[in-house]
Amino acid sequence: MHRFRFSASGGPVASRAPRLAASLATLALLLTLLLPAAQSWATDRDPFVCPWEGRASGHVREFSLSVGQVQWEIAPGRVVQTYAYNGQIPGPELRVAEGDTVRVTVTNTLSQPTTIHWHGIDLPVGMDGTPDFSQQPIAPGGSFTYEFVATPAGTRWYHSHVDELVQHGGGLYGPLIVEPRDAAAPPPDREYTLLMGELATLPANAQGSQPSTIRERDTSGHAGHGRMAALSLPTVNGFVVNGKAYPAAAPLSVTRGQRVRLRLINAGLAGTQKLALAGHHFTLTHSDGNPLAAPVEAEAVLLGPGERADVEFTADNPGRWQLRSLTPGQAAAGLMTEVVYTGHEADPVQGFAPGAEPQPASYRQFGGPAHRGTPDRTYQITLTYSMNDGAYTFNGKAYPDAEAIQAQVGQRVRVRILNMNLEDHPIHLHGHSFQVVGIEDQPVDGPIKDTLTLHHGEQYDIEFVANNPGTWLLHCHNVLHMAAGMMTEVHYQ
Ligand SMILES: [Cu+2]
Repeated sequence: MHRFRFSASGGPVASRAPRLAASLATLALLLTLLLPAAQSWATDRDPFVCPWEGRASGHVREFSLSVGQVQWEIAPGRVVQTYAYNGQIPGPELRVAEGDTVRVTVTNTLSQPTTIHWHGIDLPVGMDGTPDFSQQPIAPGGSFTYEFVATPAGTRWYHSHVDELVQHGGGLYGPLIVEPRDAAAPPPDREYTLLMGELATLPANAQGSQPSTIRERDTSGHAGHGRMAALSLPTVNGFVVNGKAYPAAAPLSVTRGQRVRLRLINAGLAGTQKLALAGHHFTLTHSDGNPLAAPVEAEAVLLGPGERADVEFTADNPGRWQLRSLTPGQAAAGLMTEVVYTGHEADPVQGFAPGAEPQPASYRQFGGPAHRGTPDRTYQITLTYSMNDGAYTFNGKAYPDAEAIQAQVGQRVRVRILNMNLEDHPIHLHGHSFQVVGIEDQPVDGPIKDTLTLHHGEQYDIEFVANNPGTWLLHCHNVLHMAAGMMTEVHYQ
């Protein structure tokens, strides 16, 4: 039995403007090693069986993605030089049925290597898109064909896992929707998929060149970006919703009486989004694509980078309404669109009343399958920031020095995670979904997730089954934190 102790160096060390002392070389190395992925675990499945084996339906769906540079108009008159799949941000929505064999040929026209990570899909480690761990990066001019069985069903997504600040941050991401084989509820009348986040772009004169001398001028208002000033980083051009900053983002049309589903994906780099629709409340049905035991009524949802929420609302309040982030600074930087009822296109747009503070759903309200069994191994990870070297750490150690999680096939692994840092940390596990089984020392039958956002002072117990052999990453999906060390490996063969 392997046990960690709590890091004694914990303590709520944090700074609103921490120094990032990691060298650029280290940063570049770390960036090539990051990536999220996960799998979720339907309640009808044996969690000890490899999640993708034997799941294929026999149907093959083929797609092509070309990775290239693009001149992208974020809003009228605001054209940036950046990256895109098939010339569009986000990349095309890949919509398949659970069990389909998905074959995606990726052609790299960039002058840098790239990979694609399939976030939330249970797949063999060789298809995970983690450069050097699971595959050699796709060289400039090269191509690679990813093939995997689409499982589990739900709102998944894909993004580059090479030089993430520049490539993922620049627009190399898109939605992957896996429709369930047996839907639990009738489909909604209307459905929209929204990928939202900071868009980090290259300067116009960097076309076709390795981005190397790019400065961050952050407009997003999220905490902790000051440390980026010392680094060579892309410019963050505010926030986009499906590639466009408000008011350029396409409004969502609805008709009175419709039941509308929104698949909300935080595809951004760093900021936790608090999303709400004026004049309506949400019914939250899925977290990270996985069905909750019971829907949760909420005025808002919180999403850390990498997280997803499926929400529904009833179109019963005709007008033209703001759908936006309430995290300070984000809507002003572009993270907003509108829900517009048929016949109300010319109405004035309505927002939230002054002083209104829509309450987001809490993980405490999220139910999952009944938790069974006891862990074979238990680890404890304290999330901290080190003032000494600017590192974001697991138990005081930055990757690659952080202690790896070791397991044997078939073991149930529990990890207690405590956030002693002031910032949010969306912790993501590749290749597996996990269940939230404890909140602040209290056992719970919590949700199945692949990305869990811990706010300051929070503690969660998560558990996964080692049923997908390989070397995987466990890391913070805030790309800045990951780059500054908040990552470790999970291995077993
Ligand atoms: Cu973090």
